[in-house]
Amino acid sequence: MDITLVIPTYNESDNLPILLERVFGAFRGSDIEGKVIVVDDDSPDGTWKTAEGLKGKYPGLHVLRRVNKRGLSSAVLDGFNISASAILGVMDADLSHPPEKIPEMLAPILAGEADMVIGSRYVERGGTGDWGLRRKISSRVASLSVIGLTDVKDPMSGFFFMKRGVIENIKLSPKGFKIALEILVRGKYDNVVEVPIIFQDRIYGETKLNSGVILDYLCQIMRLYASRITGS
Ligand SMILES: Nc1nc2c(ncn2[C@@H]2O[C@H](COP(=O)(O)OP(=O)(O)OP(=O)(O)O)[C@@H](O)[C@H]2O)c(=O)[nH]1
Ligand SMILES: [Mg+2]
Repeated sequence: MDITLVIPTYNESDNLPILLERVFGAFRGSDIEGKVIVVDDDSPDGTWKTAEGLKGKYPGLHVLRRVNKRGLSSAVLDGFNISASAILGVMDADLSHPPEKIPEMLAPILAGEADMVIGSRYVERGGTGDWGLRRKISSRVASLSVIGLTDVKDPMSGFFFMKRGVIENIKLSPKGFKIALEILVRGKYDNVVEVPIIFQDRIYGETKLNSGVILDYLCQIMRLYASRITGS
């Protein structure tokens, strides 16, 4: 089965080589012929250049460098648009998501048991690193803010796979950070499975989660609630 994993990047030069080694290692270890598309928004640290330099090592690696464009969700959607694969996935570049879980996540889709699989921190055996109280509370508040939109325990996860059909002919907003949530609310699916993951805090590089992102998030959930009410 044809699989493409989209990795959005902004200033992830230190993380990307380590991540790609682990991702392609996971593919190889399970005989998965996966492709990776790194979608980089012309990072000042030259992440796109680092990625280009690794194409010889990993023939399944493709790089989309976007100039004068920013945004996590829109980067992911552009990655989906240049892929023809039947199965699409997304993960962060900052080593927060364990690539070794990829085969376990793909299994229910390949077995026809799930349309979408989420790498989940909030199911049994899932978890986060040693988060401080403030971060724990804000993550829980974010989860509470989507009650009524989805029953998935970790809809904010940036690590997931799905059949292309889930998003075919569906209009998804390119704004914001939480593309899985957007897909869970607007996509077409019958079964979603959550596979436990332990989320690791980033070691290299800086977070892009700033106040603008939080505002975007609030706008996104308001749009999604409105669409639920109006059915649009
Ligand atoms: N292409 C692109 N990628 C982005 C953009 N903003 C963030 N990313 C990437 O999206 C992923 C998630 O961003 P993070 O900054 O790790 O956000 P987070 O995981 O919510 O927060 P921390 O892990 O605490 O840093 C990472 O791979 C980033 O490099 C963007 O504007 N464009
Ligand atoms: Mg992160």
